[in-house]
Amino acid sequence: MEYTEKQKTHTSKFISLVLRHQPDAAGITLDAHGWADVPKLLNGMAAAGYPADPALLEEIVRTDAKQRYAFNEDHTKIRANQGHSVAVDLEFQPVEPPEYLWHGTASRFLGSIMQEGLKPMSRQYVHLSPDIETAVKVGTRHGRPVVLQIAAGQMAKDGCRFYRAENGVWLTDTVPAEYIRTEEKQSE
Ligand code: HQG
Repeated sequence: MEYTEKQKTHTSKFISLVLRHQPDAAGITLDAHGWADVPKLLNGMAAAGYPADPALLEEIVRTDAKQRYAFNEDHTKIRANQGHSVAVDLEFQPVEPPEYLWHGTASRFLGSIMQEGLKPMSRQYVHLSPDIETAVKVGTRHGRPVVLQIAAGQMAKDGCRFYRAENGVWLTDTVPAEYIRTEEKQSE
């Protein structure tokens, strides 16, 4: 069966809400590592007005542009690769970051960020991008984008830990202002 992009996005947004923020919305729970049972998720989605068959779920996971979700080996469980506000342990191992990482944000947050550093806000970690282009996209979600250069290599030398989610997003607890450089990017 063919699914439209609109149908996939609509369903994916709900899955993202359930797997990252509000498992309750589909009447399910996540285990300690963030995994949801696939049949329970599909039942809960139908009950919540977001019906999806297993093929649609497979298609969303496979084609998601940001690779937001992952199945376990036998596809009986699914979880979000990053972005959680609920406390889950995704079993990340610390990895050596590149010298620089990037953070896209909105210009109106700059004053506060340069005062208090980057904070995870409602999520578990501060999210960093491996390249400027991705960071511009992330920033654009919030308003006029600004890209911050993060001295990740120096942070690591100073004892900060970095993790890389399966989809290439970099994560760290906080970024003190001293490691942040601004470089304004105008949206086209
Ligand atoms: C800002 C998307 C004021 C921070 C993306 C950001 C990403 C501060 C906002 C993922 C601050 C939080 C995460 C401070 C941080 N003062 N503002 N001290 N510290 N902020 O959405 O990084 O499409 O929670 O700059 O691809 O924008 O959802 O984080 O603007 O990987 O899959 O507070 O979400 O993926 O916003 O995005 P968010 P984010 P998805």
